[in-house]
Amino acid sequence: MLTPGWLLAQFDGHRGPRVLAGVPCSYVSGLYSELEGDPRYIPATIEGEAVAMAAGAWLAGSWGVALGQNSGLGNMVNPLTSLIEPYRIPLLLGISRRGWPAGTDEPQHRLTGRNTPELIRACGLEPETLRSEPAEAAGQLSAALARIEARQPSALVIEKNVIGPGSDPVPPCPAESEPAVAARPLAVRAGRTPTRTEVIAEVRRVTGDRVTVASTGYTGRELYALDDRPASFYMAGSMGYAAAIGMGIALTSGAPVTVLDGDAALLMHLGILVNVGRHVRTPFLHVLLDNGVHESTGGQRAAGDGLDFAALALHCGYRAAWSCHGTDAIVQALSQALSVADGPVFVHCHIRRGYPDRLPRLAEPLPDLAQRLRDCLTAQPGPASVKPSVPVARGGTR
Ligand SMILES: Cc1ncc(C[n+]2csc(CCOP(=O)(O)OP(=O)(O)O)c2C)c(N)n1
Repeated sequence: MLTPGWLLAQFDGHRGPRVLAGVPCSYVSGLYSELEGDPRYIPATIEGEAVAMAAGAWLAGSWGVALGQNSGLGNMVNPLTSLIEPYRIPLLLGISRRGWPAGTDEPQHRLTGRNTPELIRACGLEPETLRSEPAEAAGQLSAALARIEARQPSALVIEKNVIGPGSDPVPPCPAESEPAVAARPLAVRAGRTPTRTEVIAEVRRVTGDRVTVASTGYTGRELYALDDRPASFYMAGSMGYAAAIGMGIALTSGAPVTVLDGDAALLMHLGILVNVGRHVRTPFLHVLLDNGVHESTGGQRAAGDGLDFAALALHCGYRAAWSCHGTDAIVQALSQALSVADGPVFVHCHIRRGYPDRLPRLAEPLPDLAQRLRDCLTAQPGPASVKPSVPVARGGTR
């Protein structure tokens, strides 16, 4: 049997991951207790979020581990198939296997338990069962690391009693939730309602060389059409995970990050607001382009029309948030938002429907777009690289 401390020690050192994120499972509760004391650990709100954060960690020059019970595999399918595989982003997946051996567990785990390897395979990863002998497990982990360095993902399936209980209860990392700058969102109304293009152009104008993660659909395509550059990441899929990718980048690099989100996309995985609010302590501008609809699929009504997203963000620990109606209000809010350097800020922009004619699709292969962002974030200091504006707060070693 492996001990949690031994297992995590295998991830120490400069080749170790900068982000470990996941949702717990009772089969490996000792591992999760041990992780509570690890500054790299983020308790994900949903397993797919852990995958997206791990992707962000790789884009910023390190790599990440996404952990979950096999019942959470369904929650990982979307980012595994529409982010990890098409952009060729490596990560280590650790999946504990409830419902296995067959007939030993509760009925809700029966189907997933039986089909866990096939489900992982269907997502484009080759599963391997973690051995309980430390020497064998160490070999598997170093093989996984070699694959990650060769830009291939790895998946380890963890059966019951392979990882033992932790030694002593580990004190959790202290919660990082200082009071927000403002107790209420700042509501500003000035000017006419802008289009998505106008807001994106203004954000790009004021954010300079910042890394920018743009959400699925027209948002990414408009940014690409307007201002293609290595420091931008256009999401072709993984709807709702823009801020999780941005968070993985922020935690790994310390570089200032801008996220351009859609209202329906953010609603799909609202939980990320909690993790960004609690864990990001570097400049992080989260811009919501809210047209009240799923415009990219034809303008169907989105579920959160009228919702006060800025209040939600503040409640989740963002340093400040603005709710903007009108171009002038957005310009004003952005300039104030960019003066906050020690954590995330949220700018909720109400926009008009509409998109440019003949909007191009991404012409470069997706793996190349991912690689050029990583190159940009890991380049030696120079004019083309994106420099951290504050020291990286999170260590890679324990
Ligand atoms: C998981 C998932 N469900 C549905 C889609 C199809 N889809 C692509 S973009 C989009 C709408 C996004 O709406 P919003 O975030 O509000 O941005 P908008 O299109 O309005 O700019 C949808 C439903 C998808 N890509 N992924």
